[in-house]
Amino acid sequence: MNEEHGRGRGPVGPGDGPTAPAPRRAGSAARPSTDPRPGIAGLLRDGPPAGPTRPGFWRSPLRGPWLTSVFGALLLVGIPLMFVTGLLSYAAYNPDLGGNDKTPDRGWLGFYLFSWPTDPHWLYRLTQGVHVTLGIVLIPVLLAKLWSVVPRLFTWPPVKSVSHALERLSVLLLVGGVLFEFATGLLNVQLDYLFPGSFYTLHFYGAWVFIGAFVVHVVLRIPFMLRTLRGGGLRAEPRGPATGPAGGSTARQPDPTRLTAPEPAAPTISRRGALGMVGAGSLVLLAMTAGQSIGGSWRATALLAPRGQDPGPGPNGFQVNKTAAGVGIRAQDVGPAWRLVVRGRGGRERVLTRAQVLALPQHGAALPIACVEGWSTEDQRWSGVRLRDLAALVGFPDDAPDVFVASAQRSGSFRSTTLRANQVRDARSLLALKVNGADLSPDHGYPARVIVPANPGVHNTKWVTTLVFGDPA
Ligand SMILES: Nc1nc2c(c(=O)[nH]1)N[C@H]1C(S)=C(S)[C@@H](COP(=O)(O)O)O[C@H]1N2
Ligand SMILES: [Mo]
Repeated sequence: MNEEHGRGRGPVGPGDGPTAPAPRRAGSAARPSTDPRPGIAGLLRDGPPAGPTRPGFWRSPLRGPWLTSVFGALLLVGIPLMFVTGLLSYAAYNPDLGGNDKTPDRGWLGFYLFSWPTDPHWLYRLTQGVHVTLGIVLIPVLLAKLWSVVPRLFTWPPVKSVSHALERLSVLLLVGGVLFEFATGLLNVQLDYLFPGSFYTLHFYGAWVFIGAFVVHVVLRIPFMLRTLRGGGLRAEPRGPATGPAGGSTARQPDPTRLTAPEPAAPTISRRGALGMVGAGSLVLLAMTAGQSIGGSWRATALLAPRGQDPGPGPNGFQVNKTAAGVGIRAQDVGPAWRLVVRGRGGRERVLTRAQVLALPQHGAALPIACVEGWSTEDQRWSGVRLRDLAALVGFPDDAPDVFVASAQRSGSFRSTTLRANQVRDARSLLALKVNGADLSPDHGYPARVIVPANPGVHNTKWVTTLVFGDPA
């Protein structure tokens, strides 16, 4: 904390609000009466009532065009990256959004969907790791940006005209949208599928609403932001409130942006200090989260990530998402009575015991598990039967189609999936029986699970019982 004026008697912080009156500067004008006459007409006639719509209410000397522009610039880089990685996540996940059918080229809002590639095999680890980690790291920046513009969110009168109402609505979509996206994303990552079935839809449609408001906002504000950041203030401004009796270099001049407090309180921290605090907050979040995606020895530092715990030793010692017991897998479903049912062209069907599956040609692939929630594992050495070989068994010798995969799990999310032809045809795509040289553990999907390069974890179905290649006959 940087109290350069040595006046540190107010509370540490921005000193907002009527309950925290900071020492008044000598010579500042007396505050107008705060005793509004009753009634709406009286309120409108007398100007803003006491409270957040009154210009003098917000008193932090840190607020001003420079601070807002710096946070804005950071978000201008971060938010589009969030949006793009989020859209990619949807292309990879290919969820069944309303209006979309499951083909990659249909449906409004699904217009951009494409067949998610299988190369590089760590692709989803990267895109989703960036999406989730960046979202967490941006939280301090986002809160600081909202804090810096909060006086602008309160206007008096609340609505002046139709165009003003539209502007207010776009701000509502912008602020509401960004809070909604960050809150739903964070809750989903931290609280383990808080919104079963609906999170993806909410988060996806919310993103489009928000990004619309964001684009409008950027177009309107970017000239101002660039002017502020270029205007030589870059060096001078960070000392802002500490550089003179006016409480900031912009305080004396009328500020057309109305970001600067007209009656600033005494500073308790410099702008540079405030930036440093936000930056430090982001760095701490980065250090405590990124390990769940980067792996290696970083995993130990991912203390904030719910999937950051030690997964235990041994060949199956890597992160488990849902345990067999957790999703109600019964011993008899995955014991000696387990069968793999493979269906294909013209009603062809094969039913195989685990010994028979093991007798088919076995292949290996080193692939990670990369969850939509951001955590991922290092490459694990899987072995099992190629999906395309299983397709060949049931009438698709060299033209493997999509496959529908079902598991022994009887209820809940993620118990079945559909893989696309390009995924089935990849020679590394397996129905895996072993990992790192040992049988799959019950929690990693024994007797058999799907593993496909670059695939979101959610499509790597565990406890597989049925594969249906092509359209069901
Ligand atoms: N049947 C079934 N398969 C499943 C799941 C599930 O809940 N049920 N979870 C999926 C998800 S979301 C992930 S991230 C991976 C995790 O695999 P792991 O637990 O072996 O690490 O399994 C996938 N396969
Ligand atoms: Mo997942």
